[in-house]
Amino acid sequence: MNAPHSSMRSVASTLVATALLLLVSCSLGTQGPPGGFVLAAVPKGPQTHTIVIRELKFQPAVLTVKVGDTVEWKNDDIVPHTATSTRPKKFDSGILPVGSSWKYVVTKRGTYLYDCTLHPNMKAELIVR
Ligand SMILES: [Cu+2]
Repeated sequence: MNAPHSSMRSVASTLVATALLLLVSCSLGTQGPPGGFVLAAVPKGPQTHTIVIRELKFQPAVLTVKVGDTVEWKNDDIVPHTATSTRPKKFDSGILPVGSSWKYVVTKRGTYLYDCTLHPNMKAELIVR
């Protein structure tokens, strides 16, 4: 009677050991594999976004960025422009001569409508999340 009993116990302890192994490997799995995959999952730091001004247009006309990001307006047109927020008034590049650029570090969330004071029909939007 001793032998079957101990064999039952051994099966049971094998099952427990297997279950523990599964638990351990599952909890390790949630941390993700080491290397590049983990690095890719880490949120990126502040980014720089470029808005090109060309043919009397801001491109892209709508840009979404995050607080701390830098937005650069680059005048690739054949006439001067500005990037001037109108609603709310928050930033103003001043006159951007042809070929020049202006950088602005975004500090506050919101939706900023801006235009060019020299060409008020040039309208665009900066969304800060
Ligand atoms: Cu303009």
